Amino acid sequence: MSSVSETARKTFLEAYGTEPAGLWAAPGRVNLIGEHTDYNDGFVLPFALPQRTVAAAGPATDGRWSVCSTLAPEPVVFGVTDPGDVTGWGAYVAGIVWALQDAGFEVPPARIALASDVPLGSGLSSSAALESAVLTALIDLGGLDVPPERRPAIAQRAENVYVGAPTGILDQSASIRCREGYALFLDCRSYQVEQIPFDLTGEGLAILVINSNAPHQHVDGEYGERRKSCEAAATALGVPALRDVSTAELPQALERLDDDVLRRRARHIVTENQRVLDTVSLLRSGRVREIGPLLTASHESMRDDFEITVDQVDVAVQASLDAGAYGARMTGGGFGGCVLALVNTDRADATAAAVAAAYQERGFTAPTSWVATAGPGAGRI
Ligand code: GAF
Repeated sequence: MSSVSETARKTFLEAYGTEPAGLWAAPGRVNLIGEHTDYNDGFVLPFALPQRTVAAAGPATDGRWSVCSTLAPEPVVFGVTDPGDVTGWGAYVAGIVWALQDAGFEVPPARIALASDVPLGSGLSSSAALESAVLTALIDLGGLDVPPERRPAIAQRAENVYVGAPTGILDQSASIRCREGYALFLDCRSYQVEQIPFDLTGEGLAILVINSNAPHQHVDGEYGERRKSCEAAATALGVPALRDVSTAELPQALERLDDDVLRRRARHIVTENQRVLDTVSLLRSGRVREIGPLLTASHESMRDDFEITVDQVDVAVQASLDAGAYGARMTGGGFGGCVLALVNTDRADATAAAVAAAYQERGFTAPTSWVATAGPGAGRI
């Protein structure tokens, strides 16, 4: 048993005085490319991290739900719930119970204990990992018939309506629908997926993840403001979503927008969708190295047009490129968080060291780097 699973089991035993009925795990994610495209009905290409959140869970006889974690050992307890009843971190769990009930399912009262090795607040989807682990546990405990393709939208609704964060469907889809050794090509309008083989070891390549350790927080005005700008641009252009503008139509569309900020936000989304499609085409034909320039172009677009990067991530991208990476970009919602760099496997350590040196020179908090492989999606352990 992995140490996270064992920790979750022990936390359950200590809190509730009995063994859990089972253990369910859901991963964090790295988004290879396709940032802020999800709530524009566009395309994303995440893969699941081996790091995951484990929910040790068992039935409760008092008709209520109790949840604790290694970070908060005193259980949060709630009964039938509506948005606003439970606040703080417990809202992510209460939100899942509420969203499942709201979708018409009879959710079994349960006791849950959580443990995780997904870095918190680093743009690697720790919230979605928590939601997805709890969702998967409750579905299994209750024997609920919720097909995998419906699950991400239920978890997203918990986050949007119960927690109050206006996020898209990328993170929950990645945590629930990714497969080991594959990246998940997701159409965020139709929810159709294609599993794209993504095992780089045979190519002598690696994805180096660099946590900038700059504070990351998107449940705030900046994320919501980007979303509103995209919706305003789509409305001004008379399309349901920016997904409906092609790169060929982009120059004309930009002329029709009279606000420079809206122009730049729209340009990021339209070009980013195309970069996802181009990346998928290259990966399908095994031309992995060639995705490098697309990754870097994605970063430049996030930095200059979408304006969601910070100095620490820009420096990590530049230092990685200077150290010979094929491409590098920030991953996740932005305003801090992590950078990924596509590197030759034997250059991973040197690249990490180059970024650390660049940080030291600027007086930034030291970064944390590791090579990420594509792990499995949510499921029972
Ligand atoms: C965050 C959100 F939760 C996702 O829905 C997505 O918009 C991402 O930022 C940016 O691509 O992780």
